[in-house]
Amino acid sequence: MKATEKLEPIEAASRDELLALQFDRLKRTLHAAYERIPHYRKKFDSAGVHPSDFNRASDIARFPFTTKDDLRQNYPFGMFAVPMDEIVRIHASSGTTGKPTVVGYTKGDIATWSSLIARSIRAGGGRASDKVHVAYGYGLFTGGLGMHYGAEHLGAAVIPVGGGNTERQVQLIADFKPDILMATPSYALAIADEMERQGLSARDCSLRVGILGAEPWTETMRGEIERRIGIDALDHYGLSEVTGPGVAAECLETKDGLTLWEDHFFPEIIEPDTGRVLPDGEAGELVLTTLTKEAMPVIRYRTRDLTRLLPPTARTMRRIERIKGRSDDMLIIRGVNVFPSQIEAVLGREPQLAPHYLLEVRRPQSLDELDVLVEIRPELSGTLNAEAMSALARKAEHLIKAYVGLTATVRVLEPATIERSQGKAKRVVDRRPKN
Ligand code: DLL
Repeated sequence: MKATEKLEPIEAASRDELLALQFDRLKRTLHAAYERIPHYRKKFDSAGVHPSDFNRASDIARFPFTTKDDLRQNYPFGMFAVPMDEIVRIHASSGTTGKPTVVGYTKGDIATWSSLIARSIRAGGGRASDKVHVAYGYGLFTGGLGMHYGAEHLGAAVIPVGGGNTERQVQLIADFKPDILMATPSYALAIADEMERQGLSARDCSLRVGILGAEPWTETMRGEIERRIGIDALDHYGLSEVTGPGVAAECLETKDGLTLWEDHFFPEIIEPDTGRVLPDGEAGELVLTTLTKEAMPVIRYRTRDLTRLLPPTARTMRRIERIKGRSDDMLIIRGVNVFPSQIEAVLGREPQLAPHYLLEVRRPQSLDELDVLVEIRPELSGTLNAEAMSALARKAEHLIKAYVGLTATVRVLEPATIERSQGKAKRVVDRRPKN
């Protein structure tokens, strides 16, 4: 069967059809938010706008943004648009500081969400006959349960392993022979490492596709995962505040960025400092408005994720470029702005290095210093002497200087020395004094 034969009609709809649908849904969402959520009524009123001012899609720019802080101020359930008897699920995103942000779902929301995940899995070449190994965490995190319901909706056989206990993950993959792996990209690599530690050939395992996301990663990392596990590694994007996973997914046939499910989410790219809406193709912060959420519609949510809107390819919906990082993850070191993903991309140019790395920022005196800890590839374990390791470090320092413009100290380590995460990888340790 050709991929297009399996598409939902809306996935192949004309731009005009899609724009008309977005307009109707935006209007309905603005009214629902204003009428049912006091926070939005107050915010719209003080900005001097009313849902009836929304007459064309570009009018959305007249409405105020929503931030994580707005959600926190209304903790836990103040952003819900429906009474609790209509809520069937609650998730929360922990965040590193302060209160978590809480999201609620109606039965209808769960059905929509599941269908979007099922659509995403189909876009990745998944089908009902597949077995899906879910290694995203279950619980309040949206990854595990979100993907689980979507894979079931597709009719696939779900193996709800959850995060952690990597030894057991490997055993289950060897025994159950799943077709699809769902995990963070860093955890997919940790699973590959463990397979090899157990003497199994990761490349020969049953897996065919990885649906990987929840953290920034690079093309180099994709190459590494594909080569080592012998799969197609596809990017998957979402965030709890607007639903969870299932916002944008990469299509197997093009692997060129993530198709954003525009029938359910309205994207804008803004200049982070001014809030000005940027034209398609320009890099900035992704802002999302939900178009079909019942329990918790979100208007112009500032994701902090940096990307660009790209024209449609595999579908008629627009794509987002691989997320470069979060504006709040940007490090400023001696005046140079740097994202962990930039360092990752540079390290990826050196074939002897593995994509397991950690950035440590210190301020021993008055100036910031960046230490980059990075492992050599597992197959080189024990083969490089101290001199070779230090030559490799100097080479990596040179690459960082050349491509990022930053003087860093690189320390090259043996495999499996940097702590592995079972979910989102921690890439930065900031040891600078807080003042
Ligand atoms: O991470 C939802 C998810 C689960 C997405 C499983 C994909 C797969 P949160 O915990 O709320 O939700 O974190 C959302 O993670 O704003 C991004 O900064 C980051 N993120 C998510 N997907 C990607 C990706 C889930 N593909 C935050 N690339 C988002 C880069 C990503 N960053």
